[in-house]
Amino acid sequence: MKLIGIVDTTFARYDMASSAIDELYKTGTGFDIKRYTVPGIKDTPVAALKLFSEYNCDLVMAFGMPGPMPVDKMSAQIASTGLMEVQLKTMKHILEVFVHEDEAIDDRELAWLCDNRSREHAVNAYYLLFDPEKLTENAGNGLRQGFEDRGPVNS
Ligand code: RDL
Ligand code: RDL
Repeated sequence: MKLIGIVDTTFARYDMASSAIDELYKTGTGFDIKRYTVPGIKDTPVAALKLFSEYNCDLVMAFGMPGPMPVDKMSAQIASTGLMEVQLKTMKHILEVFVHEDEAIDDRELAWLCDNRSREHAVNAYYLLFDPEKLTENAGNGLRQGFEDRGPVNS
């Protein structure tokens, strides 16, 4: 049995973790879930590290919503760097599922984007843990999580 860690925030304006958990259970079996909610994205790296070191998670998904202001973009960069450090230190994957609040044109699209990106990365998480060849099959296909796939280019 594998353990998937889920880190999310109260700052985000959409419950992305619930979308991902729903999608994980639709995708397969063989895992349990440990969820850890923190106030904001800068709190996610240590939460992920604790999920690896104290709970022995095999992979972590980190959900967050950077706001539209320069200070928020800086927070996102800091959080992202922290999540990278945890991955390199633990040699385990963290899927960073951030939806920037200004990626969407309105609240309705923002909710759709959060749900869709979370679900598509949940499937990526499942494949990374249980079926990595599925990802290789899609190498070079211009896949995107959330908005439409870009597709491959032909020579
Ligand atoms: O450690 C407490 C906070 O500093 C931490 O929760 C931050 O991540 C909160 N935060 C900011 O301070 C900020 O300027 C967040 C954002 N912007 C943001 O855009 N998104 C967040 N948190 O999730
Ligand atoms: O950990 C899950 C994702 O965060 C990770 O796969 C990112 O590399 C995905 N990604 C972005 O989130 C992004 O904003 C990518 C790009 N841009 C990009 O330009 N090229 C990528 N990934 O390969």
